[in-house]
Amino acid sequence: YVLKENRYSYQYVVKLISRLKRNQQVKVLVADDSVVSRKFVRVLLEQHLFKVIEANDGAQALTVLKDQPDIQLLITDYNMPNVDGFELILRVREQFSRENLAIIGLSNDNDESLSARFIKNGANDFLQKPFVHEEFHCRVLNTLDSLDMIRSLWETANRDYLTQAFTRRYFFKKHQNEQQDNNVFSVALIDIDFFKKVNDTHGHDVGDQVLIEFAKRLEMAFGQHFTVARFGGEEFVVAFKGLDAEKTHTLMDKFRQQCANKVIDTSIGPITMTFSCGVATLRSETIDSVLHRADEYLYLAKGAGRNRVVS
Ligand code: GH3
Ligand code: MG
Ligand code: MG
Ligand code: MG
Repeated sequence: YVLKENRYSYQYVVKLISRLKRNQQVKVLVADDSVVSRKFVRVLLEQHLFKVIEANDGAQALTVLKDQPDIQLLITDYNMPNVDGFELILRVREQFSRENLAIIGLSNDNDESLSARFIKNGANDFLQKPFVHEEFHCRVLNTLDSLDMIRSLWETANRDYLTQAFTRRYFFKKHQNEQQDNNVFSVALIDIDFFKKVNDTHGHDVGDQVLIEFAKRLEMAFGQHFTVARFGGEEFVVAFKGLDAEKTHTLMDKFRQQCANKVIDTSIGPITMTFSCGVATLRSETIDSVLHRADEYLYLAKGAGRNRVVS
């Protein structure tokens, strides 16, 4: 297609080619009551290797989105029976933010205010039908590029680069408003024992491998239901929403034993590692002060000989 048209800038072609492979994983939902329109958009999208799914009105589009939440782009017509383009967007935005699902509106209606209304209602972009093929492609690619950019910014801010655990920033954003009356809420503050020794004996790189493996273990044990974050260096925190100190203590102590008994395979061979942990439950206080108390218990755990949980 690119060669046939033969009038793209070199940069655009490079960008396009680098996207094509990724596009094969990108699902695009096309909602339009006109079969001709739908097939036409499908052909354009398939030229760029997207996976295309069709819906013949807004109601069907909503069902498809519910079943396939991994759809990244919705291209929707305005005039459709049952649920029209505007209503569809409003309903979709109740569940999917602009960062998670991009929407491009289409219409052959002559109403000039349509594009602004589409965008105000939550569309990322709008195209008037009939459109030039190249403009369609450009807008689709730009929209997906912004989605990628936002995701990568989100990852940078919220995921620790070394361990892929959540960051301290994410932890506070998510839990800063926890209140005692809403829910029981406990925190476990974890600090690896004698970690400096790992670095000093085996090198920083092996230390990194231990951190990565430890974060993986935490994620495996608690990540599905609770927030696991790297708090700093070799310190981690888990937020146990819904669990009191006793239950949290029991869970953490079981995990502690498992960790202590399972060697970590590193590039210089197997290494054993233990951690100490302080557990505290939220009272009528801020998240900072419950963490402070957990830190005091952690300090006690260290003082009492390490490799233990104190609550
Ligand atoms: P303690 O049992 O008292 O906690 O002893 P410790 O040696 O673990 O205590 P300390 O907090 O003094 O040491 C933490 C070390 O973790 C110091 C620092 O060099 C190391 N560290 C912090 N971040 C990283 C990292 O990203 N990679 C590696 N390899 N080491 C790190
Ligand atoms: Mg229509
Ligand atoms: Mg430390
Ligand atoms: Mg330590």
